[in-house]
Amino acid sequence: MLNLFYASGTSAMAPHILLEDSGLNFSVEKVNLDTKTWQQGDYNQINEKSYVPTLQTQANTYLTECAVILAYIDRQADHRYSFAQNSSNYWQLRIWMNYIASELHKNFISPFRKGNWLPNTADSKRLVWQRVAPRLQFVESHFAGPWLMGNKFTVADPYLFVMTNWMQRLDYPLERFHNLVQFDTRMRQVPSVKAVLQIEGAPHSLTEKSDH
Ligand SMILES: N[C@@H](CCC(=O)N[C@@H](CS)C(=O)NCC(=O)O)C(=O)O
Repeated sequence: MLNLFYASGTSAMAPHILLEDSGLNFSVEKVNLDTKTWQQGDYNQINEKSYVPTLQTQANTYLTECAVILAYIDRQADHRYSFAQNSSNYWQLRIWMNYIASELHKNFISPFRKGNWLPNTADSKRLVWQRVAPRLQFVESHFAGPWLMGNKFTVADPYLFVMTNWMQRLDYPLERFHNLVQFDTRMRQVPSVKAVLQIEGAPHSLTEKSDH
């Protein structure tokens, strides 16, 4: 059975949503990112990169990197969330996944924060926004609707939702991103998203860590 290591409100929410949506059999393990522990002890023994998500696929087999975990779940779900291999949409989706991972996800992470998490001071929030806003603008202008790539709900949608959720959480100005705001609202109506938001509950705290 698949076992997802997550912390609430982090990028691990993307595979959590996809697993829930897919109907695949899975369980979850909550990780405390401040102490880097889970219910059986040291989380770094599970993922030495010391971050979430991690997907356990067999007794001693663990996948890391959000985009790869999403691709793995898609494969287990008979490619329901992607396009026929080598079609132009297939490559376009891969471009989006790489873009979300490297241009959005990592740029949301504050360089001033101990650990590897969202900005939590006025200065770091401002500097992160300087990097993130133009990249979000690119998504805004190329957003097909109703989902990122049009009528098909793909692996990119729960990943993008992590970012729109962070925009709300960090109270960034959303007015100019009409498509993204509508997308965020639409996502919150999807049963798997509702379920995951409820299961995960309050997001992992943004308070400063001292263990790094
Ligand atoms: N390259 C990784 C980045 C994962 C990542 O940054 N995870 C954050 C949460 S979104 C985390 O667990 N940070 C560890 C910490 O804050 O201590 C991926 O794509 O999965």
